[in-house]
Amino acid sequence: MESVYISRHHTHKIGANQCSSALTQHIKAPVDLVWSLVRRFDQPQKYKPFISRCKASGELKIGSIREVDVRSGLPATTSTERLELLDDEEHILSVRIVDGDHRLKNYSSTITVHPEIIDGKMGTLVIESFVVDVPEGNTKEETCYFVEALINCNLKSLADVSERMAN
Ligand code: A9S
Repeated sequence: MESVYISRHHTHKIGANQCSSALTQHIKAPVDLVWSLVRRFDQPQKYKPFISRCKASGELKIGSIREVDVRSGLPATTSTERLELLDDEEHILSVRIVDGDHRLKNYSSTITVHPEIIDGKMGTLVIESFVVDVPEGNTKEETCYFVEALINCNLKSLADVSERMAN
């Protein structure tokens, strides 16, 4: 089933000097609970471990901008990000990084959540894909590895937070 979701929501146009990938996470919590965390463009720190705080203009709509402060020890201190799509029916969130003191240029990501049964209970399949420029001096593999590791941390944390809230 994942491949259907990936082909529908997670196929990005990829330039010659870009890398792209998709990651999945199975969560033992209902899809509405997981989505309630994912959809909060203004509060990524609710589950993202690397974000210490976020400033965003009030309502969540296409074009909304957030300024995230990054925890110390990471190769960045801030990132400015734009809400590209927030679909509460299809459970799709798309974000583009537009500025920041980091090396992820032209980074955009899409995250979707899908109901699934895990151990006979309501669970959630989360899929997150991204596309990003390969920075000068790095290889495509290094860049993919770096971003996939970060997204995996985010998804594991989303699972922890969601499962704690559900049980
Ligand atoms: O936050 C996300 O959803 C995904 C990523 C890849 C964010 C990466 C990051 O916030 C750091 C964790 C600080 C790593 C940015 C924007 C740049 C980095 O170098």
